[in-house]
Amino acid sequence: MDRLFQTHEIRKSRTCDPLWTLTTPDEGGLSKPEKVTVPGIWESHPALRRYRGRGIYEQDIVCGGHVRFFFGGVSFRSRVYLDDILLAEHYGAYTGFEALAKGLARGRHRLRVEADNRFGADSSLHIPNDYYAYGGINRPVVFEELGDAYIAQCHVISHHSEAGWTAEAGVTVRNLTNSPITARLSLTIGDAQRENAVLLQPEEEKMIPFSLFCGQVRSWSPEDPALYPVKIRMSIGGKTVDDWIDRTGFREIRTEGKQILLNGKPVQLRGFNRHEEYGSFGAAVPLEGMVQDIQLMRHMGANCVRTCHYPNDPRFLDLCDEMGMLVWEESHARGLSETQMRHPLFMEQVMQSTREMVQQHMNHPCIFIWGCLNECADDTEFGAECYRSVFSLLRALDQSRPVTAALLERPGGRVYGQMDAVSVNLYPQWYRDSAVHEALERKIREIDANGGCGKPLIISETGAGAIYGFHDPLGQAKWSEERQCEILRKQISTILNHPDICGIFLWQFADVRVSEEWFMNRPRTYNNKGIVDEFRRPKMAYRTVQELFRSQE
Ligand code: ADA
Repeated sequence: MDRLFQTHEIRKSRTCDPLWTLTTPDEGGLSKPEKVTVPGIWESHPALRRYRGRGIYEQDIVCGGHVRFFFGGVSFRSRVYLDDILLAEHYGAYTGFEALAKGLARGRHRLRVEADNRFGADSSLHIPNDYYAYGGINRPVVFEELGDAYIAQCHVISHHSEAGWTAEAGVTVRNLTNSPITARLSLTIGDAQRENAVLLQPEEEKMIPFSLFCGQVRSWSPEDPALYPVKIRMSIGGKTVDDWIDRTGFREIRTEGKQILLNGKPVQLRGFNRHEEYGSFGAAVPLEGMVQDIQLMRHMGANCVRTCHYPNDPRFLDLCDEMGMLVWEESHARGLSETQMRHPLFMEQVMQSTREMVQQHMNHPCIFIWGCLNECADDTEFGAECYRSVFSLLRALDQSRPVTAALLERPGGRVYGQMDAVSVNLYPQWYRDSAVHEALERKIREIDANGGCGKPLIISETGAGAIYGFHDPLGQAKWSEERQCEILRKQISTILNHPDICGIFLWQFADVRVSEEWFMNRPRTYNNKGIVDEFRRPKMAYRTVQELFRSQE
């Protein structure tokens, strides 16, 4: 399943079988096709640990009529064929996309997905970087049989007033025929219900607004993550032809002065940066691993997680909704210079990742802020204009959440005034020997003098490295677990006790694999700043973080 709950009772929706045939035609690939699992990345196969090339996944499926496929994530270029006919192409491993085949004869059809993780001139975001660009179908694939019209999307945002909660919804429906269709829509959220009629012209897609007064429902919060079902039914000529099931949580996020308010109360953010990677499963994190990660972060006293540096699996967001973990979700981009931002496809690819992230994830109450463009060139006019464009898109798609971006420590930032909360990555005592409070005060002065004064301030990254199992109690050499504890203690205690700072995200939750090209300053070709290693084995710092985070609860 691609979600943690049934998304349809009427629509015939199935998850593709887990075993597919994989062929890897490029140098370093398999000598013959083999059975592999989906979701999965091919680097899990012992012969494909460093394979960078194309992977062709094939599976026969039995279906007919209008068939919709939804791919949660294919890494990182993909082409989808049905019976050798190209249905869809997509760039980017971290957002889903659909492929539609209309008027299929009922029977067995050959589904073929070509994934390609070769770096190249057509890729501005998936580049050699401080995380690994895996290859494969890293998230679930579903296929559905549709009627003449179907419900394509539903967005729900909640607002609070003296009288209680109101849900504003937008239901998007699509006519798959070349004749007009009159349909009736019924939307239920909790106990509230509304109906609306819609006339769809041939091939038309239309968004129908709904406003439902839901009254004194339980609000969503980390302490009480109350969720309510969102159910839509569509009927044509009195016959129910389609449905859509999602969930929502009633909560409001806003900034006030230097604070972030959740349902009117200031929240202190204590969290982790978490890449989507788990041991040898890579980017195809199993659900059990997602649950364990949240349990470990909560056990250390965290209340939030940042999806560095790309949108996450909806099942992980579902878990955060259910377990009350606040999420900073960001679109895909990490550490790009102005030259890299001037790549001819950069803005198109960043805007696509941003649009797909918001359109696919905005119903998750756990997401409290949207981020983008981690440590890109905010210090040049060209780069600042890129930031302003992405902020504008985020605000156009969703007015209910603040926007931010995690910026570099170096001075010269030009976009502090364009964010709702200012975020900065600082590594005092690791990359530089500066004292934590000095690095902090220096950056705060620069932010205040350049448009960020009076805004909430988040330390979006801070941390230090340690190789799991390397100890140096006397010398406390860098990369020892002892030194990581010492540095984190200084960073966390200074940051969390600073009156001007409303949150901290440690870099990082778990060790992650990085590109081969980064091996020089990444022992094991891993980013070793995890509090746990890639197999979730706790380092000594686990107890240090737990002591300091829990002291703030
Ligand atoms: C940066 C970057 C992270 C990671 C980190 C580090 O802040 O945003 O992706 O590379 O540094 O480990 O140095």
